[in-house]
Amino acid sequence: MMIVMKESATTDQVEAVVRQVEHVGARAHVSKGELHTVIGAIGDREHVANLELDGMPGVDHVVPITRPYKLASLQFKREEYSVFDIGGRKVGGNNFMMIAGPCTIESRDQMLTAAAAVHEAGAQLLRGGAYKPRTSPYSFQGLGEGGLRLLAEAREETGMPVVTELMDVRDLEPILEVADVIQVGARNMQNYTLLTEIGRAGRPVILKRGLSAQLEELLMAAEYVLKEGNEEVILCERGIRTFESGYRFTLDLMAIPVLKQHTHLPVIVDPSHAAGRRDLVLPMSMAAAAAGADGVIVEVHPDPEHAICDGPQQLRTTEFEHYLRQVEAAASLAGKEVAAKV
Ligand SMILES: [Mn+2]
Repeated sequence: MMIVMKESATTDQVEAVVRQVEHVGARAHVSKGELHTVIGAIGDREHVANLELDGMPGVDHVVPITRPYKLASLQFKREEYSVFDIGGRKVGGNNFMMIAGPCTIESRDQMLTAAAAVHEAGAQLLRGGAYKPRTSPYSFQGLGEGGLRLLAEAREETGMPVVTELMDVRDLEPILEVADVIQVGARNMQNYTLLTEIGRAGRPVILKRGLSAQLEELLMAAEYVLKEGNEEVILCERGIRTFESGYRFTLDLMAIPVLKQHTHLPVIVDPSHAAGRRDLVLPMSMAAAAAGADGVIVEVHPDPEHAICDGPQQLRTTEFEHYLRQVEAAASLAGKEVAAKV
């Protein structure tokens, strides 16, 4: 539940409520607004039911949060959407974030060429995988730390903040040296120990929806990161598995408006992995943008025919600018803007 303090509440009164929350075994999450301090009491239902707050000095009113996720809920932020800053680029609110770059970091030339092209066209964040979750253990598994060094070089050259995937908690340290945003892949969405460690690391996160995860499960996964005090979680719809076999996954665009009814966290879409095919990436990106997504994360490669991984779905660097302009036009239908080039 959420305890809204009076405007006149003193620090001592806030602390007394926090002690009462902790006394019953729940956690207190204090957020100071402009007028009111709000205390989130997070814990099992039984804990919170034992809270006796009636008549405590300084308490204005108590709002029950009915969903199993608390910190991720829109109620918790009093119906306001979160906006965060990633290296000077904003995500959430009326900002549309374009995240682009190759699937996998393959070589210096490939990474720097892709980075320069997406930067020139106006993307805000650069993506590139150094650790790759592959369906086959015999497929290329990524360049690892060598890849991270190339990503750091690309950031240096373009000034773009970078996004890269963390698969294993043992790689957290090298990733923290480079990544401005940590990506959690669909297959790790419910890796709760990984999510907890990322929560503690305090770096912005893109959390991808599992291929068979319900929206509530996605929000519960986000809650693992949030409960460690890391508030910068971006949710990512990337296609779910259905009976349809005409394309790789079914991009669940309905997730965008529905998530927006329940959570304050930004919601972006990955059209590349959902489609598995280049020709579907533009129409699905435009649909996502028009449906109110806060951004897209898209794969772009200078020579997709020779890409080590996900070649058929990667946009060509030469077509990226046209792509971005079209998606930007769709985003403006939903009242969002792609920030001017930095
Ligand atoms: Mn990929």
